[in-house]
Amino acid sequence: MIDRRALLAAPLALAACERFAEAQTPARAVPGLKSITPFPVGTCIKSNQIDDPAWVDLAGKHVSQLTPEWEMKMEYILADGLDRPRFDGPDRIAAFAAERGMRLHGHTLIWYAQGEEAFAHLDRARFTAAFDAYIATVAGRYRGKVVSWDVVNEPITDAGDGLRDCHWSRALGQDGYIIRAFERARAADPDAVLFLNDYNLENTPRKGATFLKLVERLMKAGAPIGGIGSQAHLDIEIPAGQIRTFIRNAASLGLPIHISELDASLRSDRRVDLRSREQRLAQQTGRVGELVEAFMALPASQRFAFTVWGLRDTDSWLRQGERDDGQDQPLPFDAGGRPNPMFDAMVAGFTKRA
Ligand code: 9MR
Repeated sequence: MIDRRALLAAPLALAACERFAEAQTPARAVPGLKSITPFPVGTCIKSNQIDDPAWVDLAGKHVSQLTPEWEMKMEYILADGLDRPRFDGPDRIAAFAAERGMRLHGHTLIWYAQGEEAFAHLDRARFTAAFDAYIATVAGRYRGKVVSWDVVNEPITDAGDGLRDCHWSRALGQDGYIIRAFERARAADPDAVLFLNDYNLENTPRKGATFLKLVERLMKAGAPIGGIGSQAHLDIEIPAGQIRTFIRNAASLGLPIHISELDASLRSDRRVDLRSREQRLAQQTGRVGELVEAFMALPASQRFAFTVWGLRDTDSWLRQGERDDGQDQPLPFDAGGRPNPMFDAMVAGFTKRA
């Protein structure tokens, strides 16, 4: 007699087996990204990832540059207040980078989103002194350890119609706080390449244009800006060609370019979206391929580095807490460190002959 319970359990057992088999599938042999590019390939890092051997192996194989994901930010360094800066996390990351022979990119000194509380009680003179002291202390501590800094992060409004109004700009002026930050960073670390960094520069052409106008103003004002950081949190819906146009316009200013935080979410804000996952993956790999090819087309002296904002999908900020839909695939590797279609698109772009 057929055991009904066994019959019902069979499909479940099969599904579990498939999941198990998938989890056990070894990663297919792929080249290390850093070994196929003539410029550094980077990822972001949180110090606890140093304790994850799978992450350390993957990073060791593919990247030659690291950006602290949050421990070099004011929110971390000033968590205990202005007078008690905290450096355990970023020091650990800096030591790891040095040990592994990887370059370290500092992120970030001045950001509209941070420091408001720590600086709130200060009158104008003290505010300015604390601003200068913060940059001197942090950029000074990592002098010779970082190769570069995101000196000012995300200065342009989301609409792209101008500069953000924030606690820094209210105290020191709209271009004023930015110029001052670059000058103080240069004084603290004469050798670091100093970047202005922002997002949606490819996604929102108006924002890209406003950002580049700011870069031009900074250069004219004699601010020691040394590079353009384009985060590249890509919107996979943007028309083909838009990414290439932004990268070309940016390159016309002559500065090195850092693709500083690449990820490409498959998620859509459309309320009804009937496209298959395959269709979305095709859009994603198309846009990532365009970005890689546009970067490859730059003169060698303008290719500073190409950084992804995490290696495995599950490392991504897009897969944390409430944001996590359990399915998004915004990064080159899956949870088990196996290459995603995005990885193949990167390799194809990096190895394509001009
Ligand atoms: O990925 C970062 C996340 O872990 C942090 O909680 C968050 C706030 O510090 O910042 C995220 O990284 C951002 C980066 O610093 C600047 N550009 C946008 C990134 C994604 O939000």
